[in-house]
Amino acid sequence: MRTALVHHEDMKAARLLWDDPECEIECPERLTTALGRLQQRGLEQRCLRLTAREASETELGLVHSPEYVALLRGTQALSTEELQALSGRFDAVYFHPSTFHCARLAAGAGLQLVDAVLTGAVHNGLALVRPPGHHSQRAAANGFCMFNNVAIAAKHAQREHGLHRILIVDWDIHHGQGIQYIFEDDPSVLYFSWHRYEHGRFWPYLPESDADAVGQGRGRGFTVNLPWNQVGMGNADYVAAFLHVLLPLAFEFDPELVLVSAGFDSAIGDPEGQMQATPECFAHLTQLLQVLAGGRVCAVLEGGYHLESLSESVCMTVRSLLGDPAPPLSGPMVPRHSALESIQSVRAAHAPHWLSLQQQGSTPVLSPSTYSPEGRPSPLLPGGPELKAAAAQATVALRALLDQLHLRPTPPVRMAVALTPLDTALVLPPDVLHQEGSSPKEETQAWARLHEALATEEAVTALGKILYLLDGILDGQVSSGLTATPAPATVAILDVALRHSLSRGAQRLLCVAVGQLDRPSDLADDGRTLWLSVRGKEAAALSIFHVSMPLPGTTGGFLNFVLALVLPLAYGFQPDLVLLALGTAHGLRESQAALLAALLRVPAGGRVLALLVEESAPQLAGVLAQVLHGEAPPSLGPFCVASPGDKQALMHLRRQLESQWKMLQVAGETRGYGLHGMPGTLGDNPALELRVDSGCVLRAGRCPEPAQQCQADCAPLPAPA
Ligand code: X5A
Ligand code: ZN
Repeated sequence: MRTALVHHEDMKAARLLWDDPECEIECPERLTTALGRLQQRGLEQRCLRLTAREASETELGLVHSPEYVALLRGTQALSTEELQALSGRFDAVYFHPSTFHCARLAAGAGLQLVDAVLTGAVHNGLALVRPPGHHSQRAAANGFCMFNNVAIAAKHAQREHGLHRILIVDWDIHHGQGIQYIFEDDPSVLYFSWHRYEHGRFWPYLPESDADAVGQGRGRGFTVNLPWNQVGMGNADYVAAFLHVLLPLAFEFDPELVLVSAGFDSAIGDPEGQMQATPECFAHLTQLLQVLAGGRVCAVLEGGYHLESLSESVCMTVRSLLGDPAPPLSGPMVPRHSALESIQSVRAAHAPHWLSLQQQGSTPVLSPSTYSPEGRPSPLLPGGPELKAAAAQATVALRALLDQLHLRPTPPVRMAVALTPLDTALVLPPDVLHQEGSSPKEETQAWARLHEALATEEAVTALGKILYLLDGILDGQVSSGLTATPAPATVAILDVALRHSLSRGAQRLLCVAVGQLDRPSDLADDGRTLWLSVRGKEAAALSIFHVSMPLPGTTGGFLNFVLALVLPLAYGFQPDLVLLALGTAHGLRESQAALLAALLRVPAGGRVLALLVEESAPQLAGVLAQVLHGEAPPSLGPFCVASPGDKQALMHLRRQLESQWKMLQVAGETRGYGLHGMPGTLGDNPALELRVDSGCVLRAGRCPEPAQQCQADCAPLPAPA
């Protein structure tokens, strides 16, 4: 089995014994509901169930002082009054006679998970625990946290498994200041946290939660804080933070293990976070992390206080760990201005420490701290009657949203290959379908008549297989596919594949064509296809739906290209299907092709059809089949900074495209020029007039309004200045 689920019944025992509105949300039902939902969805049954053990006092000592451990040991024998008095010595903490036992199980669960992953028993896993851990410090309980579960797990992975580089991703909506303090001078642990901050007005009200806290001494650059200064952050903001901050640094850091402080108070409906990310977003975040560290991802529950939202988000995380495709993200993929400001400030703060952030031509300016301590809210402000009413309303909306989630079922076949000459050499996961079928002869031949290149028997056979596979995907029977094409017929086959998909009602097709593959000259530039060519010497946006870029020469350049161009375009476009075509002389190394396919799978909701020219090495086919099946891609090798030319090419495209494709943006201010500033391009581009889904697609990809009526960002572009 590939995914461990670590748990212990006893962790439900701790509960609040007195009145405390701040602490009552950390309740046993959090675990009961989440576990129940995992069972109901059939996800728990697919995991390796492990019963949590207690961490030993030596293990707790990896992070905590002996005196603090003794203090917590002592709480087992205290009366309720004594427990309450002791709780008052800490910020947002309650003790229960079972707390010590529960907290040792929570820490032990993390250790067990790390051991299961690092011994190779499983690929990844989730520890469902309480109390949470990330606020807890060497000698202090804080914010419902007793022992720092994730920090202990990291120290253990270093001590017992000899790891040198561990990435901790803290997607809980609170700043895990406990983790930050423990590793702030340690360059072997890269700690990333985003958190509700509101310029210092949100708990725990710390100046060191701001973006300019980057670590100390040798650990400078290894603490990454992304403060959210407004509530309401959603899917686009979270994905943008991953693409433009976390992932570039994570690839450069090249972790051996990823630990996730997986709090779900960052999800919609949560009373603490007040954010808007929907549960599927966590499927995406998880998948984006699974391309790191050979897929060794250990998630440990932190916060999450809206039982429904928490449970759905936990299910989404586990689905991704199990390798299932992520449901497509809902809502317009347009990051908020305030999110972009935060992203920009953390990129600026870290530019001195990371090569991947040193952008050509834009010298980062260190933004002044935005901390404003005078703004501590009066205790009367939150939780008032208006907020309660708003919360009730949100819950109804949330229910509707969550119901919708299950409309598109997961295809029964995750991956199919139709390869003819290549597939004999492949060793594939057992549930990969070797597709034998072909489309009906008459239909295949009708399509084949469109192109001279399809006149040969060989080409028609390949086309028949590809159309059959494509239908499997479009019908929802198969999630992703891999197929081979005879080199002389590849361009024609790709053209037919596009036309066939469109004729079958596909609304948006993303085609990533690497190597000598021309875009079909009569393909309508009508917004139903987004064509990205990776070839040649020049970077050019011929329209907002036709982009061309040379293949970057270094690992850093390639990562920039994927994270800062391909994925933002893919997330903005929200394709029904991605065609990834590797033509003659594509020039991609196996690891690069694998990473590209693995990452494209995420925004595409798993619907990727990869086409390879037949002359490709069987190893390339093998590794593509693996990643499209949900395995982790191999490492790209040592990080090597992007060449100035590659940086410039990317910058050039970004400037042209970012006013249309907002996921490309990394800063709050607009740069003042886009495609419309270039003579003869967008001004007379028919794409401007375009509607898809009877809505405007120009900016958000999915604005529901007709283009003329759209009042928001999607309104037609201003005339060239
Ligand atoms: C783990 C976690 C939150 C504490 C909030 C106190 N703690 N107001 O989410
Ligand atoms: Zn939290």
